[in-house]
Amino acid sequence: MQRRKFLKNSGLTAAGLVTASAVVSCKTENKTEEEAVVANAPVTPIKPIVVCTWNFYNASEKAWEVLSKGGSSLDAVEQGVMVEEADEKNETVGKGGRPDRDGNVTLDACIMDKDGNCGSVVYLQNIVHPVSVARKVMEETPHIILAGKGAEKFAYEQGFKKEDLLTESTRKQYEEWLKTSKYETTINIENHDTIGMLAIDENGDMAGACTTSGMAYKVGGRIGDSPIIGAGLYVDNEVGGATATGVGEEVIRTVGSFLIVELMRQGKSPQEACEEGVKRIMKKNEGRKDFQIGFLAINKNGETGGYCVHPGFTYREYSANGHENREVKSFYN
Ligand code: SD4
Repeated sequence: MQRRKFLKNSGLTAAGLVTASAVVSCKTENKTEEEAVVANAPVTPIKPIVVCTWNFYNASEKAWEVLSKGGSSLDAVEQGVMVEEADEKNETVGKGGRPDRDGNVTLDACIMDKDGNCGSVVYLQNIVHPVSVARKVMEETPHIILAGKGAEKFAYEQGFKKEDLLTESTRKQYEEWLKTSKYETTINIENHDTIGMLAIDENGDMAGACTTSGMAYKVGGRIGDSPIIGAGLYVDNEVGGATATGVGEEVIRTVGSFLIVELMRQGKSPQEACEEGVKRIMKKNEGRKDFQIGFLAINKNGETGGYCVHPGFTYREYSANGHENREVKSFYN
C-alpha cells in the first residue's frame, strides 16, 4: 500500500514516466501488486497525433495542419492522403500511379471513422482523389464499396472531374514494360508505396484512410488489400487502428489490419501486434522472400509501432512531440 500511495502522489504518471506501453503491453499478464499499480496507472494519451506508412512528409504535414487547428481525425486523414494522390511524381498512388497490364490506371481507396463507418472504392479510373469518393460513399450512400464504372459514375454525380491519370513518365515506363510483359513485385518501390494513414484528434477520436494505384502491371480488374476494410485498414475507436502496405494478396489472406487491432484489444502493444501480424503471414509463406509487407499500428493512447517482412519499411509520426520517420524492424534482416 505504501508503494501505491507513493506512485499516486509522486506525479510519476503526470510526468509521463509511466508509458502507454507499460499499460497496454502488461494488461493480460499476471501481476504482482506493484506491477498492477503501474499497469493500471492512468496514462496521458498522446493527441493529436498522425502516422502514415513510409516517409510521406508532405502528407503527414497536411494532416498535422488539420489536427493542430482542432480539426477532426477524419478530415486529417482524408486531406493528408490527398496530397499523395495529387502528386504525379508518386507513381504508386493517385494521378501518376502506374497502370495495369492493359495500360489503365485503376485506383483503390478506403476511409474509416471513429464510429466504425466506412467507405471504399475499388478499380476506380479517371478520378484523382479516390479517398474523397470513398468518403462520399460512406456519407452519401447506404453502401460501403463501389467498384469500377459504378464508382466512377457516382464520382461524377458528386462533382468530381474526369482526368487522365497516366502521365508522360508512367506511359513511357508502361511502353518499356510491354517489351517483356514480365510481372514481378518489387520490394520497397522507391522507398514509398501505398499510403495508409491513422490519426487521433484532440477529442481523442480516431480515423484512418488508405489509397493506392495497386501493384503495377497487375491483371486488369485486380483489387488489392488497400480498399478492403479489415485488410488494408481498420480502425476501432476504443482500441486503435492499423494499416498495411505491400503485396495485398498476403494481407487479405490474414485480414491483416483487423487482426492487428484485435491483437491490441487483447493487450498487445502496437509493436507486438504488428510483429504477430507479419509472423502470421510468414507462417503461410514459409521460406518465401519475394515479397514485402509493412504494417503500421497506433493504439488509443497514441503509442505506435510497425513491422515488415524485409528491411526498408518506415513510417512517419507527427505529434506535438515533433515529427520523425521511423525505421521498423523486419522479419528478415
Ligand atoms: C496492393 N497493398 O494493391 C497495395 C499496394 C502496395 O506494394 O502497397 N504495393 O496490394
